[in-house]
Amino acid sequence: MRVIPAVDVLDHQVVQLVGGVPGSQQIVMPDPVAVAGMWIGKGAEYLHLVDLDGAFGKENNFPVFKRIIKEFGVPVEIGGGIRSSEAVRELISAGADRVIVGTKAVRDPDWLADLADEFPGRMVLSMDTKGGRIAVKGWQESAELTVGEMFARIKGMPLAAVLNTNVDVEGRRKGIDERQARDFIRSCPHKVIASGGVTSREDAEILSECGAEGAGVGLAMYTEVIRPWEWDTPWRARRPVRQFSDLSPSRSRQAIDSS
Ligand code: AMZ
Repeated sequence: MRVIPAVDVLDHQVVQLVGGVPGSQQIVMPDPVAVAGMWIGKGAEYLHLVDLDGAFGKENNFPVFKRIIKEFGVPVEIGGGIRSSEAVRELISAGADRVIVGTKAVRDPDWLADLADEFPGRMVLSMDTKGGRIAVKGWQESAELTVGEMFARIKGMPLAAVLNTNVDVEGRRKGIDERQARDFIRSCPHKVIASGGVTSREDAEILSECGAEGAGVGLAMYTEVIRPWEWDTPWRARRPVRQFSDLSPSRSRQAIDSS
């Protein structure tokens, strides 16, 4: 399973927020192109670019994302505030490998269906969850549709993947919620990119074992708590071979207790 570094851009700078809350910046780095280059320099083969200005409904950061695509030629997926077909087309023509849509797609699944038909295998639906509900509009609001209803709606669409950020554990460097991740991946009719709370190699290995196709990493990597570039398989997490004793409930118990 691929581990994907996230470059989140707010006010033209790279930031890492806690639970996506503006003002909670843990990291601020002034130059998104330099940060993208830093991860590529460490061997990252894919980048997850998030336009937080766009997600919060402000002016978009497309020019900087286009510079990253041009400068490095590494495949990227881009999301945040992409709420029109023109914006999707603009990013695909600029060379984005995949485009991530959340708010508009959850509110208007027919729009997503049309885009998925236009760009098969290139659209990622973002179904970020907070307290078990789909979070939209920069994670400030909940969608009306439930997770199960959305899964039923997207079954059969030619999507590249579904992104699930668990907002409850995102940016906290306390690890993933294994039970939530496992349930989501098991019921999702598409490949899943899981993110939120990935803090250790073990977290990434568990997500791999749950069947995730990718794991997004943010704050723990910026603070070098997790260093995927130093692994024997850089930026790749293997499925661990679990011993019977590993099935002792400590980890899942933690997840249950904290939910
Ligand atoms: O940090 C946040 N508050 C945040 C964030 N990182 N809000 C949204 N997003 C990301 C989602 C997804 O990649 O994980 O923005 C994208 C969805 O944006 P939209 O505008 O389509 O809902």
